[in-house]
Amino acid sequence: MRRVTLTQYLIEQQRQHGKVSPELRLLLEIIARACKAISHAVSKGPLAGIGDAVGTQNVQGEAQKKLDVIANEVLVEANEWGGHLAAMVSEEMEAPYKIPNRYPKGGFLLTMDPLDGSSNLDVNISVGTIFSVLRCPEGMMEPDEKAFLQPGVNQVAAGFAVYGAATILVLTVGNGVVGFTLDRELGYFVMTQERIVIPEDTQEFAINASNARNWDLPVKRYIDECLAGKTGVRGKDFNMRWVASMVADVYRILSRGGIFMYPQDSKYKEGRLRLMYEANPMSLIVEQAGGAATNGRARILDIQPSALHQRVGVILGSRNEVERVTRYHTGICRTDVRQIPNEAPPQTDEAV
Ligand code: AFP
Repeated sequence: MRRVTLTQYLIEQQRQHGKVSPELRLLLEIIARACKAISHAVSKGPLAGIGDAVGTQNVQGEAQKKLDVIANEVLVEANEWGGHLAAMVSEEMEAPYKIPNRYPKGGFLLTMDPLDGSSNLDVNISVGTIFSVLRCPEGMMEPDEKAFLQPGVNQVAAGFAVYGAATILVLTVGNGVVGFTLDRELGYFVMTQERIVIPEDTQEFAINASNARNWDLPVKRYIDECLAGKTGVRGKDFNMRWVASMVADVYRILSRGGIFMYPQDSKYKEGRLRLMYEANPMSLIVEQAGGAATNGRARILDIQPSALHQRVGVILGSRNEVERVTRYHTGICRTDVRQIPNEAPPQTDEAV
């Protein structure tokens, strides 16, 4: 069987579809190489103290782990010299990282979450790297925060690596979604999923149920209906999964369908996840795989960002389920349903 490597895939995308310029290919190959190095570091586990806290906090106020810092350094060092980037933004850095003057600058902007799910490191659960590629606005030599504040529809590529039992790289360059598995002996990524498609329907949902008391009514209604199973309005039983590593939860949804929700609620009023380097890349991937992604009211990819580290509510996955939850929000048609706590949510599809 012919083994298609990441490099071959990218070259073929350029030849057949004009999708991947040499500059973008260099960028994506460098990210993949950095992911290999991070995967190697993750696999050392407690031997290298990767889950140890380093005593600092990132811009979100979250405790940084040793590997958060290492993964960020690996990605910055790998990407700063190649001449393909104009600047980078990372969950671990407050301001955009400018390419040092000793290196040439390129036409792309990179946003990344170097190590998503890192609070899972000390319990040996999958973590990952998420990234998104934007074009630098024309003529901008020293890109600042504003250069990055583009809606997710502008992304030219997005992907994530999940460091699990196998290291898997999921990628879209706007022509469907492909999955590659790291062949550790040979040292390169080999295509193992040629065209990932998310089933439109699902019987599996993912949400952190410990936040239930904070949920808005449409979310509560949707989950209650799932929990009611066969005897409720949905007429079928649902299963629940929550890894608390978005990379692992989204990879599962890409593999067998499902809906992932980290919605806005009375505690996380803006949402919990980050728009620029978590929600946007994952939304592009999910849409390219035939799924949908909203914040409950609007398509995530259409949101105009106002800050680099902005948070957003996220509901993504199997199209029919995401549309249902979004309909529950927009059908109620209030901007803040928490102000109407005594109003029972509609009970049937017909009511919305
Ligand atoms: P960390 O990177 O701080 O571990 O956060 C992971 C994450 O951003 C995302 O990957 C998970 O889906 C979500 O947070 C889990 O949040 P809860 O711990 O609130 O369930």
